[in-house]
Formats: sequence, structure tokens, C-alpha cells
Amino acid sequence: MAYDLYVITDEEIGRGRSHAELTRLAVTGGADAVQLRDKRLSSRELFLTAVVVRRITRDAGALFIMNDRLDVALAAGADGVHLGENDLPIEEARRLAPPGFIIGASVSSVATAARAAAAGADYVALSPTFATGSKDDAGPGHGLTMLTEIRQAISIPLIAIGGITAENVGDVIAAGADGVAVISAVVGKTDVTAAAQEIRGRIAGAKVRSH
Ligand code: TZP
Ligand code: MG
Repeated sequence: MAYDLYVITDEEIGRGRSHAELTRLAVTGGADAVQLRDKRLSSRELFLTAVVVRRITRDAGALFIMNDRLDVALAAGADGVHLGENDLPIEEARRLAPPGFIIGASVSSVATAARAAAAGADYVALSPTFATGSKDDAGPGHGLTMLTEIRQAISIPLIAIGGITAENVGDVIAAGADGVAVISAVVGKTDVTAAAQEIRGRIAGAKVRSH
């Protein structure tokens, strides 16, 4: 499964649209994966939302990755979970998850990327690749050079997250990312579907040029 365009839902950035609606609009625009991310909902609300996102992504043939919460991911039948450096350790998630379950990990250096790959992650996301206003504690961007260094150090899929736009996505792919995870560049736009289509097209173009 490809991670070319990985859209993260965020209702605060989503201009009043729900996780379900954002998911529907994003997969219509060709999103390959959708991550449900909400730090405010109760476990029950998150689960009920995840069940809906699961149905929409399955119907569209897109992956559904749950942010932070392995329990909710498993309960809702998600394809995987995305774990940050302060979330459940990758090894523990792997121990609890069924075969084939996707575990993605945020990383912030070549060393943490190599460690995540060795621990059994299915993909890593360099977080944040560029500075972003969409995550309060994201910190400064690591930049394209680190993306290239991580690409050379590991062989699992590498995703860039943080500050990715239609304008810089070509450079991000050329630097070695297999895909990009975005909030504002898709979810924050008036026309989510068109924004997804535009970025996906640019990723495809950059891949043709860099291979
Ligand atoms: N993790 C690292 S950066 C980020 C997350 C969830 C926010 C990405 O949002 P945007 O708007 O695409 O920069
Ligand atoms: Mg997290």
C-alpha cells in the first residue's frame, strides 16, 4: 500500500467539517491514507468516529491509520496506528497488534528513525519536516537534508510531516520522501478534494522526475 498522500483529519483546522466529512472529501481527492487525529474527544467519541472513518476509507480503498490510540485502532478495525515518541513503544504495540497491522512512528533524527525501523515500524514520519502551526509542540523543522539522510539510513517507507504544501511537495519527494502527511494543505482548504488532487498530482509528477 502506498502512502503518497496521507491526510490527517483535524476538526479545528477543518473549517467546521467533521472528521467523517473531511475523510470523505480527502479520499474523493485520492488520499491514499487517512489518519484520525483528535486530542479532545473522549475514548467513546473517538471510537464512534473511528468506526465511521473506517467505513469511508474501506469503501474508498484507502488506508485508515489511528493516531496515538492502539486500543481505538484495534476496536474500530483500523489498518494501523501512528505512534509518536511519547506514545506506546513500537515493540509493545507490535506485541498487541494482529499480523499485518501497520505501525507508523514519528521520528526526529536519523538515529530515532533507525531505532524505529529496528523496533518493527512499518513506516516512519520525519516530524516536523518543516515548521508548522498545526501542532503546538512540533518544534523547528528538520529540513530536507535530514529527510535525505534518513532515506539513506533505512529502507521502510519514509513520510514527511509538518509544513508540507503544494508548493514544496515536489522538493520533499525529490529529497527522498515516499509520501507526505498533511493537515492544513488539504483539510484547511475550502475545497479539500481539489487540494488533495493537486498535491497527489504533484507527488506523482515528482516521482516520475526523480526515478
Ligand atoms: N505531527 C507533526 S507535524 C504535524 C503533526 C500532526 C502537523 C502537520 O500539519 P500541517 O498543517 O500539514 O503542517
Ligand atoms: Mg501521538
